[in-house]
Amino acid sequence: MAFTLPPLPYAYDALEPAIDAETMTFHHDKHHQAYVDNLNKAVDADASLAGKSMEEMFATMSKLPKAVRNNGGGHWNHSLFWELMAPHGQTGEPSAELAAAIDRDLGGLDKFMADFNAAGAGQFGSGWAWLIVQDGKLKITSTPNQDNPLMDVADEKGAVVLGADVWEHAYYLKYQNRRADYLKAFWSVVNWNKVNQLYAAAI
Ligand code: MN3
Repeated sequence: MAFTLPPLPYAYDALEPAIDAETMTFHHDKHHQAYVDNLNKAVDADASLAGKSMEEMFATMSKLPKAVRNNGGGHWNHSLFWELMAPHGQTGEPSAELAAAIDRDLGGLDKFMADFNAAGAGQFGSGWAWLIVQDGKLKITSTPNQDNPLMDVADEKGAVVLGADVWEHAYYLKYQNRRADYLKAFWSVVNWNKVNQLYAAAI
């Protein structure tokens, strides 16, 4: 069963002004589609991968072809990323449980947001900033390329609660080299309803 591009769960311009419609169109229709197409090619070329879920492949990623790592990560990360954002008025807010965990593990919401942005801004080249649950606690981390914290190759492993794409293709049309400005704007569209759901499932 081939992997497919999930439809964007809102209109291309729904996240403006934080993320512009042109960026969303290229990012979803071209970049994510390419990860899906190349993942299917890589999986088709290796009979041992037939029928495996992305999560199963992530657990043994160090032994799999690089094309599966790059494009499988690309597909999974982006599928989640679209859901981690929502139009204004539909973003919700951190649940009491999540807010308490952020206070306990990350020094409060303001410090969490600043540290998450620093992780994203400090990721050299392309990659992702993440909020994960590791051993029952929240932790901020980042990964290069299309790696993610579910992969056996990740330095910090855990269940993903939030992620931000810091590849230039995620922001360059609007923000050019200003990755920090993009990350600052990202918070205005974070879908806390989804983040709350992932946190509840992770603990
Ligand atoms: Mn991307």
